[in-house]
Amino acid sequence: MNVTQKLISSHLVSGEMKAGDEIAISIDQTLTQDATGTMAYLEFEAMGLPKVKTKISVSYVDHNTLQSGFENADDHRFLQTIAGKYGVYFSRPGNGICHQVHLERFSRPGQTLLGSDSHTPNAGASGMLAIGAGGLSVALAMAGEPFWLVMPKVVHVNLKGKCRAGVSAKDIILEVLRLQTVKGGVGKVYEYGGEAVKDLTLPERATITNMGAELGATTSVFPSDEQTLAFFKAQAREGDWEELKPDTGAEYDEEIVIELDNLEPLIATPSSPDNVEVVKDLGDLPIKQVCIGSCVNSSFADLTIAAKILKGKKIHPDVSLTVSPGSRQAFQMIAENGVLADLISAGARVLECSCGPCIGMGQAPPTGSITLRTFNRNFPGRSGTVNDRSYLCSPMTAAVSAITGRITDPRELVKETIEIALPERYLVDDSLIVPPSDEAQKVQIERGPNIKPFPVKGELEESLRTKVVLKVGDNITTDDIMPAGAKILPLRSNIPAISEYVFSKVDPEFPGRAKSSGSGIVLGGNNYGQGSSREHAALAPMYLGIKAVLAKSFARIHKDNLVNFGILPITVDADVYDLLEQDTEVEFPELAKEVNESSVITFADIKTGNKYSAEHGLTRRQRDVILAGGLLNYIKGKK
Ligand code: MIC
Ligand code: SF4
Repeated sequence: MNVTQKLISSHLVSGEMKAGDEIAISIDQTLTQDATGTMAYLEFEAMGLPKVKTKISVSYVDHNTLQSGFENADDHRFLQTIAGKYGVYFSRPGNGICHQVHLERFSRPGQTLLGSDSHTPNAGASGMLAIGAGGLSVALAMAGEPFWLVMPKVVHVNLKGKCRAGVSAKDIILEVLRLQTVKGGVGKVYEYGGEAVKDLTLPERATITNMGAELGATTSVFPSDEQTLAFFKAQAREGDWEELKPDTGAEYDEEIVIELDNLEPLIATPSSPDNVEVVKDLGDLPIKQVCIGSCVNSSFADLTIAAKILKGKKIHPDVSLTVSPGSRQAFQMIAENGVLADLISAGARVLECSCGPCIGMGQAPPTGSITLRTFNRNFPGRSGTVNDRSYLCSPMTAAVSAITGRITDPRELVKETIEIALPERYLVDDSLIVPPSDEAQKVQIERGPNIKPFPVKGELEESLRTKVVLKVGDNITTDDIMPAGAKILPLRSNIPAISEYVFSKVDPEFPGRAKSSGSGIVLGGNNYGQGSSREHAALAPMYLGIKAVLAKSFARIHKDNLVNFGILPITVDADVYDLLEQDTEVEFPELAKEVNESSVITFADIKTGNKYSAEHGLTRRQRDVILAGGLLNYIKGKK
């Protein structure tokens, strides 16, 4: 078996390991973050259990740390108290980004992790099966329920050779994105192997598995080997380590080979992580902002590499450079060893260890300018500036460019490989991780006025007369559907309020139109719902009356979220997509019956009388969830 098969087979509770079949796996660990966590814990609370049933569940605060009103601060209190009550570890604001901290302090080779954040595969670097999902799926995992998924194909990414000076792990994952695109990974796990793996440290592996989320993949994973052991030793967690390697001759469904010697510094150009180009081919592009940080490139090693380049130099007068350390551990270590001083001296604006500019929480770039970021996503407007021009690169490219003031091939300054050895011992101080309370019955959950109960849908309608309230193109992201940023993100625990912003950047009239129509369907192109795991991109449209999404294809997590909240995802052919327009009125005469009994849904254009049929492609379980009006109703119905 390969590593993926070993991880799945040791957790399989239902189904067969045949690619494309639905399976269920048991979940050892969960993680949530504050922007998805408030809903996830409200959902868990609604299940009426006294305590989580996982081996470890951790609640992080890292997204909503800008406290420009009471909302985020109230959510932090809610999250801390509800964690204490239900047996969840609470990583306080200031302790770092969930993925970075989880890798450092909680990851376990051989275990499964379900996280309400799409970059949960970051922990795949340690040999975990780490999957991103919607908050409700994570709430169910905390309740001891298995996680249902389609058995993925396993792609062997065979890494050969050695990166040359100026090239790093970020360039490896950018190369995979160039080859596979943002929809190429749907239904796949990317398992890294080959002779070069032994040279990649855990933080480098995490950069690769983290940004594997942008492929649309189920997850990405590395074997657990001597590098993994070295990292666990340095984190004083040697006892948590175990070896996990593929059997000799293990088979894979697909293989891609990457010759690291031939790799050049790469960059994702606006506005998709797979618009990958070679840095040196870009020509002279002046920049106004450089941001170093986000869960993909904010480790101790990443910050140290950037500082080595910036040491003794000053940033270009036109550039604003921000640095957000990924964890308090990394932050404190660079503070103690002088790296932080080098960054400050070069002119960096040092931010707290949180997601920050990656999710538009401050530091929106100036109008019409280029922002160069070590992040994983450059979806349109995500930075907080309309028509932004956001480029994604490695910390080396970012640091060199901050000095020159234009996008620069790092090899202009970096002539020799910068070796950053793993520290012998990281600074271990878990004092900002609050363990679950010993006296759970005494904990009072604190709920601020921004925390509103989540809406629940009724059973699926027998028949439906409705209309297309929005038609959109390919690769619509969850940032398009439910934008984030400093203004909207604080409303994550208030669905009525946040629903006013659904599709607001694509079509500001959408919420009003959907509400006045009473019900509606959204028509999308390929890879509808790529990106984040935010279930708000399903929950808020459901609140506005959206009953179904018709699209040429769906991204994995978003499709699950639609089903979880009772919105029917229907896959349509290109000709159906072309014939339907915004405002087309349609009728589904036998909706509930067809969902229950058939694999095909029929509907008609009311005006022209044209009849259409489409495969819903849902499993028996998903059909029952849709019929019940969502996963919570379904689970309640089963009890
Ligand atoms: C993101 O990177 O888009 C986020 C913000 O971390 C999301 C989660 C969210 O929307 O809360 C993700 O990746 O799942
Ligand atoms: Fe936070 Fe950005 Fe990572 Fe999402 S991608 S978890 S917003 S740092």
